[in-house]
Amino acid sequence: MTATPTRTPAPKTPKVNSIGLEKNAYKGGESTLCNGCGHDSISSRIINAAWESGLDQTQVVKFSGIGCSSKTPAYFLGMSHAFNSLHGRMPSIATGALVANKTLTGIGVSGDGDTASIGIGGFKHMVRRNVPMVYVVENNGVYGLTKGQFSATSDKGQKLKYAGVNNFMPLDVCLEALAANATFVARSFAGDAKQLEALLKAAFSHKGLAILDVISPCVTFNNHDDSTKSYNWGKEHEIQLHELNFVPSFEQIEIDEYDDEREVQLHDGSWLLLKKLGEDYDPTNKILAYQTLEDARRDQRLLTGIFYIEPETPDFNDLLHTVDTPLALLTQAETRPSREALKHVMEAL
Ligand SMILES: Cc1ncc(C[n+]2csc(CCOP(=O)(O)OP(=O)(O)O)c2C)c(N)n1
Ligand code: SF4
Ligand SMILES: [Mg+2]
Repeated sequence: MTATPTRTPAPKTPKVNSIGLEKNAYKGGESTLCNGCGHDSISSRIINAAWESGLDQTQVVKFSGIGCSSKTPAYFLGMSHAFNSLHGRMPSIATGALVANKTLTGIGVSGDGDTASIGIGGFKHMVRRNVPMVYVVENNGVYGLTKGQFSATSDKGQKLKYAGVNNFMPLDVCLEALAANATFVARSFAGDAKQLEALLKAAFSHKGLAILDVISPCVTFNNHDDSTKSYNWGKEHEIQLHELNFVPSFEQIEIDEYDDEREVQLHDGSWLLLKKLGEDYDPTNKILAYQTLEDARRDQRLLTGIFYIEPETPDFNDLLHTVDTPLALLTQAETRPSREALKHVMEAL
């Protein structure tokens, strides 16, 4: 009897990105969040977007405040720098760090409590300064970590088991960002992987602060069907402003003149392509952005996409005229004024 020859399968070539890394290299530690938490989906989207963009993790710094959302930087980009700060104080820490070393890519992750409640002051100032960073608000309309109190984005009239009834109007993170002169304002839903990844990639290419308000259901404290931050509400009420595609600067862009497509070139040469879905939406028109956000709020629609983008505004480091060498790398001698310079200053006083 002859033995049947067995065929050894050819070894699989691992799929690598433009800097030769497998996707696994972009993961972080094991998540300790509740099963099904929207925040975990957002971490997966960040891993995908960073891997596909060929982001050099060693040049990334992650920031967060306090909350379930603020724990998540531990679960992605395990080779990056990170600073888990105080509740609502992430913008101040991030602003300092990104001025001290302007060559780093900043990713901030915060919650609706961390940003819109305790942190709203720092948030507004970070926006008006256009600090170059991707800022993700993982918005579940509740303080998840401290067991389900109302936050500043909770729906008016909402009832929660332990918190009672919320009598206050919610803040809209995107409207707050627009009013503070944001240069990139978008909203997405943790359950919409394709759109969120395109937005994250575009945000990495934006020169300045990119605000992404992502509705991210808290399955433990705020996932009731009547909550505008629940999975069911999101799935039933999400309306995309446009279909989004991101084309990195190293890829050839093909635009069909007759297509219902609007394109915005980002500062690093990449493109954001916005395909018309219903109305033709111009994301460079700020008044239209206000109107659209206000209408969506009034009609209780979960409108997602990019509301406003202005790629040319100088970022915080440009406005400060910081020198080319990152401040953190300057020697003491380089930061000390010469006797002549000091004399000049003293004379001017
Ligand atoms: C100064 C201060 N006040 C209050 C707290 C308690 N606290 C911790 S997390 C949190 C709210 C977190 O909510 P959110 O930012 O929405 O994050 P989530 O847990 O929902 O992701 C609060 C009030 C704190 N840590 N520090
Ligand atoms: S309490 Fe809510 S926000 Fe926190 S991990 Fe659980 S599901 Fe997520
Ligand atoms: Mg929250």
